[in-house]
Amino acid sequence: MKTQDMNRDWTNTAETLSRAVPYLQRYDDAIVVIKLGGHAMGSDEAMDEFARDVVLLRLCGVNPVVVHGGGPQINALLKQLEIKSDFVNGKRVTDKATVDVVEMVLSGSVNKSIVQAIQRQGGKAVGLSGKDANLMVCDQTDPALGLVGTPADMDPSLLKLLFEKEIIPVIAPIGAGRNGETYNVNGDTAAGAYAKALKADRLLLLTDVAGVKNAEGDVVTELTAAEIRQMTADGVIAGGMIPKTETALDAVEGGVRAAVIIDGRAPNACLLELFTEHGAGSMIRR
Ligand code: X2W
Repeated sequence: MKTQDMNRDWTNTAETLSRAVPYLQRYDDAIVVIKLGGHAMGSDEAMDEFARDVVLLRLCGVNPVVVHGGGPQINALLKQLEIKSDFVNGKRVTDKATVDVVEMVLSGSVNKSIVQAIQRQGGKAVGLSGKDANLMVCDQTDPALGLVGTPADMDPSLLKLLFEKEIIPVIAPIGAGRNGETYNVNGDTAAGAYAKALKADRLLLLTDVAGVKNAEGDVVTELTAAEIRQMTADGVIAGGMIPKTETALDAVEGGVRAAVIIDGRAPNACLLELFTEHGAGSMIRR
C-alpha cells in the first residue's frame, strides 16, 4: 500500500511549471543558440545538468543549438604533447600542429561527449563542426595568429532541417577555409556567427562569472548597445568580459533579438533565463 506523500518539493515543481506557461508560449519554435565554454564542462554532474536543460528546452518546443568551446581541454592535450601555446588578445596563436590538436579535441572528444550527455538525458543530438555542410566558411583573422579564422560565409540550412526533425545540433568552433584550410575559431565568436545566421531569438553566453558588472560591482540585468560601449570606454567592462560583450553587441546588431551573458555555474542557468520572470545574468539588446 502507498499513502500520499505531501512533499513540498512536488507542489513547488507544479507551481513553477504553471508559472512558466507564458514563457513556454513566448519561446515556442524560438531558436536559442547556447555557447557552452570549456570551463563549464568541469564535472560530469555539471554536464548532465546542462544536457537535461537542453533536452527540456527541446521538449518545450524551443530549437536549441549548442556551440561549444574547449580551451582547457585543448591546453591539456597540447601540454601532454609538449606543444607550446600562446594567446594574443584572447585568441590562440595556431600553427599547423596546433590546429590538428584543436580539431581533434573540439570535433572529437569534446563534441562527442556533449552529444552523449544530451542523449543520456533522452534527447537526440548530432555533432558537427563548421566544416559540415558549409556551415561556417572562414577567412584568416590575421596572419600573425596563423590558422585562426573569422566566420565569413554561414550556411545554416542543415540546422533548419535538424530543427524540423527535433534533433539538437552540437557544433564545434572549427571553420573551413576556402582552400581546404582548417581554422580554429574562438567559441564565443562562432556562437555569435551561428546566432546571426539563424536570426536567433536568443544567444546565451554561459560563462564562469555572474554577468556584466557596473562601476559599483553590481550585476546589470539589462543593457543597451550604447551602454555597453560607454562602459567599455570608461574601463568598467574590461579583460575577459570584452570578447563576450563584443560578441553580444555584434549579434544584436546583426539581427539576434537579445544576447544574454549568464553564469553557467548557476543551477539550471538556461531555464532560469528563458522560463522565469527573474531571468539571469545580463541581457543586451540593441
Ligand atoms: C579557441 C577555441 C576553443 C574555445 C582555443 O583554441 O582555445 C581560439 O582561441 P572556450 O572554452 O570557449 O574558451 N580558439 C582561436 O574558444 O574554448
